[in-house]
Amino acid sequence: MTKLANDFLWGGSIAAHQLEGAWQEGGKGPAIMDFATAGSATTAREYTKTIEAGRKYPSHEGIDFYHRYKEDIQLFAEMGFKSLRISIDWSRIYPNGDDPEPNQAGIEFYQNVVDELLKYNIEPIVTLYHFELPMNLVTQYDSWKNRKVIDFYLNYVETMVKALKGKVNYWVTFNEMNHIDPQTEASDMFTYILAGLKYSELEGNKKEVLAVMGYNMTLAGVKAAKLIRQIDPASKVGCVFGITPTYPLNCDPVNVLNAFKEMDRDFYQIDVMCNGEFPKYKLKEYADMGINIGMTEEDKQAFAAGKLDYLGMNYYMTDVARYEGGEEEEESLFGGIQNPYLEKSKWGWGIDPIGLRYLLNYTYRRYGLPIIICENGLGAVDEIGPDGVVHDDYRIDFLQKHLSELKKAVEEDKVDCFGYLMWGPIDLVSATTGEMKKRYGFIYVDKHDDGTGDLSRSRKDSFYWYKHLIETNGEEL
Ligand code: BGP
Repeated sequence: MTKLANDFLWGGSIAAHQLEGAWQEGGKGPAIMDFATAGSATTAREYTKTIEAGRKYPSHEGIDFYHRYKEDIQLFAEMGFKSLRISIDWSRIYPNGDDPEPNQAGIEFYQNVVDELLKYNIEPIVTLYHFELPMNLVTQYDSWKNRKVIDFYLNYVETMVKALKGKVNYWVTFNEMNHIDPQTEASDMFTYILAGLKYSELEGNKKEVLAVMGYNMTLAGVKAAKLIRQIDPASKVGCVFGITPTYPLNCDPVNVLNAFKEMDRDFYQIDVMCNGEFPKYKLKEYADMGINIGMTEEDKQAFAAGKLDYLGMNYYMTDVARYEGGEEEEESLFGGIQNPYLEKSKWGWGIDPIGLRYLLNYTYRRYGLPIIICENGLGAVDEIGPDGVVHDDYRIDFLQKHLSELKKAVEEDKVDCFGYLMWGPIDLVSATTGEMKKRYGFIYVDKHDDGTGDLSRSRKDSFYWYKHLIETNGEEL
């Protein structure tokens, strides 16, 4: 029987803007998430234009990984991590995005982080864009609307791939670019975290702007794939997509087709990157919406030349497609409706372990490329017990159930899945809400939304559970 490979990449995934802090140190420039305030259960996150001092802006301090990365990596090593996915903050390398020369201190920081990982034989997987766009590229160039930003991005990619050549085997060009799509009713949040612009404030034909930004990111992704392989032919290039499988409400064929189309929206960029051409159904959709994407012959060649080596998938939940007559139904995060068969997390995310097996099968059968799960986890409120320890059996239960389904996908369904990176192995700032209260980690960080806490790290129960799981290569799942 197929088993999880002996070199299966067990580990975790983090993103610079959610944990580094040190937002004005080491020559870093202001990036879009430095302008996003903290939200709470009752207040939504705001995306401001001015940076004020204070802890209103969670990315300013994060969990201070910038100064504590050695301690944190040591804890990951203690758990036996085989891999850690990090992101590089573009604004540490080119503070304004368009600077003529890179910032050496920024490059050195990431070289040090990667060296520290290699010291423990932890395979670095490096994301080049995880919501960390230098703000200057928004204010001076209109963000991804402008093709010049593609060139700035490629210049930055070239700098980092040369700086880390021979040390990094797995590159990720973008995180979750699929959340920008003109077919969906875009929220300010997704437009902002990906491009530094609010949907409600977009000028002109909003849908067209989204289509152009999604297109330009896709083009940047394929051009980066080619460039990375030119610089370091031994490395592998992937792109990470945040996929929410969409179920139909029932077997009414109208609903089934509707759900299929809804789900497909998350995949058109993967189609480009795996098939080497922009899919006809998407171009037709644009044409029907009166959107001219401006595809050139040169773009077509770039699509053909920038295919991926592997696919990264972030999986948190599934969704149910909206249907005629269901307008009053409670909305889920991605615009669908809530699934009555599933339990929900405190933040309303439907918990669906089988959805992970479904996603792995669906994607592998569609593309046949190796897949790595790059994010999965449970955001929960953790309480410290009287003994000073967080007893997070609910997190263990969530991960155990999801990993059992992953294992079935590999062992029974023969999906080529080569790793599992749990999201937020150390507590960090939530991307969608800006809260610290929404914790994912195996490692507790003493930091709270009111600004209190000494940033000390401690092991939760799940820390020991994951350590044992890695030691035994998931045999007991
Ligand atoms: C993904 C992002 C991550 C992460 C995760 C969990 O979409 O790639 O950056 O934050 O979602 O979301 P949240 O932190 O809002 O709970």
